[in-house]
Amino acid sequence: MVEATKTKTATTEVDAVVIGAGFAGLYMLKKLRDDLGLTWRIFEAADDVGGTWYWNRYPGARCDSEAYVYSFSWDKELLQEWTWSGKYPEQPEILSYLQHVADRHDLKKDIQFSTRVTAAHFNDDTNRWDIETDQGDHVSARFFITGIGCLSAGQIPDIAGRDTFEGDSYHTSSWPHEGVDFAGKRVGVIGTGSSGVQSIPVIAQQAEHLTVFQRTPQFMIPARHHTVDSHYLDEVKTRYDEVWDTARHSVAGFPYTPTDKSALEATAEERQAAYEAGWAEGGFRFTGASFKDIGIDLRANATAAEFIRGKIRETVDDPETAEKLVPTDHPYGSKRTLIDTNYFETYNRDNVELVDIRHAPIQEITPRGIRTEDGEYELDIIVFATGFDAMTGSFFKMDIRGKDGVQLKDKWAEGPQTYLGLSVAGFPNMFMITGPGSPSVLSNMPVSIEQHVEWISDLVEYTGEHNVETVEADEDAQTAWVAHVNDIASKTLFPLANSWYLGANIPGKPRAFMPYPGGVGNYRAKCDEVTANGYEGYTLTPTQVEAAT
Ligand code: NA7
Repeated sequence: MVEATKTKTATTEVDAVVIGAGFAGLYMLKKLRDDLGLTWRIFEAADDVGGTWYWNRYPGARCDSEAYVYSFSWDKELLQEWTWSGKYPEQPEILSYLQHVADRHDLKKDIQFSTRVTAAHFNDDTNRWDIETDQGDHVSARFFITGIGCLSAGQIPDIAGRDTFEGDSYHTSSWPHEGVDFAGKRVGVIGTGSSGVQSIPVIAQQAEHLTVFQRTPQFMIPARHHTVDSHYLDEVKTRYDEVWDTARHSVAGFPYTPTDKSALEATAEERQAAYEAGWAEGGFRFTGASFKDIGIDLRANATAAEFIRGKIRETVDDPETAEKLVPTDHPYGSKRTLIDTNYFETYNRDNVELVDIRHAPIQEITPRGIRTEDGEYELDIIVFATGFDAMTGSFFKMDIRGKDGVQLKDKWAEGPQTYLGLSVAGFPNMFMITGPGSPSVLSNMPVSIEQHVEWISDLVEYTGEHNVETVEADEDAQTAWVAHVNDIASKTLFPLANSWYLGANIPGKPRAFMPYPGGVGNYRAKCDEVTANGYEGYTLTPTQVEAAT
């Protein structure tokens, strides 16, 4: 492992700097080092590999992608050797998987941990990136590649009195490694997105009393962990190539065969049967394998939404609590669909209380707890499950400047502008793994990460073979791509919700739909087409050869 160094060091010259040691950074390192034979520096803020799965250690943290496709497809031997415990992997299991990958491929020794990149400036004189870290590193690199995740800048809302609370408080995405003891404690959880919904049932079992502060009721589908067992996982191993092939050309990076049925053309009985089957199977298959128009047609969507509302009312004993939990202000799936285990059942416990802060907003955090318009709730622990400054927040934590010193922050002042979610005009030789404008968070991340790492690697190799010094997205191609992303988004129901996909969760953030909603299969085809057409939409500048004197 490369030790972080605090003293100012001389500038090191490498082919590429990569940020992050999650799924993206690990694979990028493997490609640069073992396949391309380049020189690199890779920086990671944490003291170990794992990315998202290093930080998000809150109780109940799990992945919503089925385990057997939440892994690297490129290590075929490991696909056969590794045994997942069940349907969805828990955080510790994914972390140990990534540690195993890093050990198996001897990656850790080449990663500089406990180091944050603070600045990355494109140098117009050298056509290289000058990169600095909080440990005093200075690196000059031809390529600057980010594997910083889409949900890594946690946000704690600026609630009045936040610092006056005398108990303990935590954000789900920076959870203490030693865990939190909730026994005998009065706990408040703010937020009912994935992190809140996964942690609430677990905290409820441990705490003396749990108060959930809910702003927006959410649609969710039960996980149904029991629907996948070791026999199923063994069977998958016999057809892994086909599984990955389907996932890579699918809508969301899962190995589901898309349905061509319309919810509106089905009879009420057929719809009910399809929804019941999806509900029994659980997870994203509820939508992925039921009807094709749920995400694009409000009337079709309403049939699924009403089905889920019925399930909530059936599950929650107290009708008043049930009504507070029933989502009515956005279409199903327009905010990230949540996958839960015993979430609604948790409200039948005597020690759990739901506070609707949409109708009685939080006024302040006091030394003793949280005060809403309805009164004060006394607490020993506050858990902020309040999400992230998604997709752009982690870029803005660094001072990134392209040609002529233009700041990325300024370039993206009205929302992220990218070509293919991989590149930014004016920022030559910078590549983003699952950047805004790519399928990213609307997909099973490892599938999208692998596609990006492989595409970037191919391009880097091409520059070497064709004497190309810089690769820069064209402004026109970028404008057209952003328009294309917006055009597809406008044909979906996504714009009808205040979601982090649009930046709506961060006060003052421009409202712009950030991920590419056209499906991973279509997106891959577009990227392949760009390559086949000689990197269409990019300007490739040849290496300047000094004239002999
Ligand atoms: P999310 O999905 O952004 O959820 C955050 C939750 O916190 C959500 O319920 C928000 O309500 C709530 N929130 C945010 N700010 C506030 C304030 N100021 N007051 C009250 N409530 C607030 O983050 P997660 O960590 O749960 O999940 C992120 C992703 O990680 C997830 O989708 C998966 O992809 C993995 P809102 O809905 O905005 O009204």
